[in-house]
Amino acid sequence: MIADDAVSVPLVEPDAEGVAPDLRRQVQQQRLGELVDRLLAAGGLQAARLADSGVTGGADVSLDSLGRLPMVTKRDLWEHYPHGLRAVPAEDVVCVHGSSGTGGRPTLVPYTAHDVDIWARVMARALGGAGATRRSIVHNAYGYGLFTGGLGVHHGGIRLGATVVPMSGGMTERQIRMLVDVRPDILTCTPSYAIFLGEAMRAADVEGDSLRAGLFGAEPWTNEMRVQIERLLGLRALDIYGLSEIIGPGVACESLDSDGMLNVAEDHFYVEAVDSDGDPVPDGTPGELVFTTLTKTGMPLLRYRSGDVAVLAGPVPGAPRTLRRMSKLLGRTDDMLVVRGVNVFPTEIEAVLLADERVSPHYLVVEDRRDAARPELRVAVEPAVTVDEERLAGELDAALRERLGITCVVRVLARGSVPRTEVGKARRFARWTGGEAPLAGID
Ligand code: DLL
Repeated sequence: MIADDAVSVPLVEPDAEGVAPDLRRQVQQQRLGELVDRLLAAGGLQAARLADSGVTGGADVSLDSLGRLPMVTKRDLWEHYPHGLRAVPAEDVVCVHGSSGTGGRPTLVPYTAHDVDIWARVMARALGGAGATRRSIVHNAYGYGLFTGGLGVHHGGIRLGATVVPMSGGMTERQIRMLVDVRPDILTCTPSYAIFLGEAMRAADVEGDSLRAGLFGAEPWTNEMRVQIERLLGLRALDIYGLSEIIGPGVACESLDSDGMLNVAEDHFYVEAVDSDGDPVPDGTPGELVFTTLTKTGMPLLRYRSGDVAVLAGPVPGAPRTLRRMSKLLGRTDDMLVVRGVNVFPTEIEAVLLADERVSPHYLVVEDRRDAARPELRVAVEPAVTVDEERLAGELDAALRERLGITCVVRVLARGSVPRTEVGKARRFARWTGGEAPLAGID
């Protein structure tokens, strides 16, 4: 495992990742003007909204006044599904990706060859930041398909010149076999699958001692989960963030030297953080991330409201990477629970649970709204070791009350009770409005 936090890793694209911030801002400004011209020329929703705001060309828009322009929301994408926000002729599209998304409504994103090239570049940077080189072997266990995880890492690994092992998700036995036989140094998958894989390797008495770093994302995870993954797999666990609407993974990624935050590829994806009224929040204050795809052509988005909440910050002082950084995601605007007047993000619950070494990373948070007047948070955990279950439940309840300011109903269930996710994103949160309990033993 790479343990030294003071490590510095070479930049894959020094001209982009390492330039002085004021030079980068000039590039962003120029790209913003070009983007606005592209959107106006394409017509449709974004062009109409720009025209309504009095914008007649790229020259009318500056980064300083960007906050005055209208935002695009997920609802806009749904209402124009499947191809309504495409900004190029159909023959220029080389692939589509997307996600099933919240509420099961799909989002479909068209990519031009130029977009795939940008994606490959930002993903190559992300892998490079984790210490990957041309000599690296990348075991890629993100799902291949419409989901952007598998192919995003794939494009980036190839661009970097590394060897990609395109495992996709699931078939854990075969994954373990490849980890042992091919000896990759980089692992890419969801954090929950990293745990699953690590536990399966431990159960099979196999050590993946070639692994040095992993890029884990696509679902929320905390620093407490990071400790568990690093312990299980003996690697440095880094966070990678992205969303299909913007490009997929690679919008932002931690590097070995980014001090626990994620470098935003802001030369391609300009980021703002705003409050619930859409007003900017200062660095260090949690806000909803709003992205502008400065260079994309297939489905460029001006000021896309991501629903993801994080804190923004400048680069690490004196570090070679001069990109702005974002924190790990704190949550989503739509998954914030308001229970008896208290705002809670599920990640805060995870942080409390996994800070306790007796608790395994398999848990489920249930928002119990069967009685609308008396909503309750129920938390199912599994012990990682043999424990006094009643005592553990009591102590977790006290720790959750201390951190969140509300009482939760904690249930310690037998190992294996909480469903595992081998393919796709983990489901660690459920809403219970009536009928059968989402998990046996949670009531
Ligand atoms: O999840 C892209 C991705 C693939 C990112 C692989 C990282 C690794 P979507 O399926 O469109 O795209 O889902 C996007 O997932 O808006 C976040 O809410 C959530 N998400 C993505 N990365 C993280 C992360 C991919 N590192 C949505 N931490 C986003 C927490 C994440 N949530």
